[in-house]
Amino acid sequence: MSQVIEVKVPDIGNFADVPIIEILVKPGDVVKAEEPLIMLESDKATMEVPSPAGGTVKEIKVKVGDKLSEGMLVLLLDSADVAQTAVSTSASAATPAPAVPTSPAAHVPVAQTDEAAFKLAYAGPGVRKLARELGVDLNQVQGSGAKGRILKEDVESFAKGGAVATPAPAATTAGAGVGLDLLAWPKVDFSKFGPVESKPLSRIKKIAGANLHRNWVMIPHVTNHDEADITDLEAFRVQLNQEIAKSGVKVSMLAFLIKAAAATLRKFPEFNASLDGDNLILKQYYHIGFAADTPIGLVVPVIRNADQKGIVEIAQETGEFAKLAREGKLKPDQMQGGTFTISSLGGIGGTFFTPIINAPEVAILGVCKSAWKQISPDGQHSAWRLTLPLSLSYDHRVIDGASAARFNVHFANLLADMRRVLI
Ligand code: CAO
Repeated sequence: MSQVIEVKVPDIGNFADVPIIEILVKPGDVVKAEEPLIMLESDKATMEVPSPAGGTVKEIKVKVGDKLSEGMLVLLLDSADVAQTAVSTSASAATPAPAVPTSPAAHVPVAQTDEAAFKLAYAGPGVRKLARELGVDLNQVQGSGAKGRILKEDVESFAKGGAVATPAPAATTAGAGVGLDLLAWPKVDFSKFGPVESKPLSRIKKIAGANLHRNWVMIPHVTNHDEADITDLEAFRVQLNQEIAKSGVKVSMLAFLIKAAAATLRKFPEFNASLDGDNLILKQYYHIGFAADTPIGLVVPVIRNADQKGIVEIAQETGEFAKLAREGKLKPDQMQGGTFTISSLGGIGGTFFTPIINAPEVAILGVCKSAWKQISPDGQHSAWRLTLPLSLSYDHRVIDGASAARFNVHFANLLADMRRVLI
């Protein structure tokens, strides 16, 4: 007796939303069990979805270009040989087999399959199914196909006691951020709850986003918060701007921050460094990047040799770079070679935040809006002081918490009395 089976996308490893590049069958076609029905292609692999049973294709539920994930309906199959296959006749015909191998054919030590790694193995659905049936741990199988893809023959040979794969190098696993067996990203039809608009991310946002994501995941961040007394510095800034009013240059707090950062980095060389394997590359130049908010996203122009420049020169350069950034006209070399970054939100607001390190740098200073606060140095007398919130994020692999606290204290002391930059 024939029965209609819903053929769904089986276990395709750690892939989701994989586009269909080819549909290999049409309604009325007679297929055998394991015959490929559709081809999926991600940026990393091409995969076939095999038929779970023999039968006649009744109705195809997908089209080329559709993006599929595990469990999604592909087609309806009128199957006569349901009984002869291991396939369930329920809607979950193609759901993955249980994680624990059950097949008596297994004579390789596979009782403990690493499920996360199994999902990441470079193998198509048919091979995965076979591996589960034979109780083969795909992590242990060396793929003989293109780019190391695991083929059915590899699984069969392994099940008969064949080759054991060399484990992937740890660096690759860590580098790619794989091994995290996370839930799939939630898919919500937001339009069910109200009107929505879909807007593609800008090119800069996409590039910056990928960098921020890598940095956030790969660098153990810690952020040290402090406050600087900038009462005198602000008075000096206002006075300086009056003095140079005719020059057309406006000195904002950012120029002082860049100057003070270069001086602080000179005293704390490990903050002006990059990790290279087990080595720390200590740079003997002080190129300070500053985050600039532009209509198309965040960019980081770099002020070179900030230690050798005066405040007005730095202010002039930051002004020019900020303008170029907003116009989208910064050249690549104006954004390269930075050794430390300052992210100033002072013109906008906020108290503290946790900036993400701009790899391969090892620290970044976030600055928020200054505020008047009543400060008492001795618990008896108090005064109103203009204070600037500082948030220093650092790579804890390179920098200890005590060093970060010292860096912030020193930096705050320089802002409290900029004459100390000369020392
Ligand atoms: N506290 C109080 N006021 C501040 C301040 C601070 N810390 N820093 C700047 N201001 C004031 C300025 O004095 C200026 O005031 P006036 O208009 O009265 O003169 C006003 O805020 C605007 O300053 P600005 O932001 O235009 O100038 P800037 O030199 O301070 O900053 C730039 C330039 C390019 C850094 C800034 O425009 C910018 O893009 N900031 C956003 C950076 C960002 O997005 N960071 C987040 C990245 S994620 O880590």
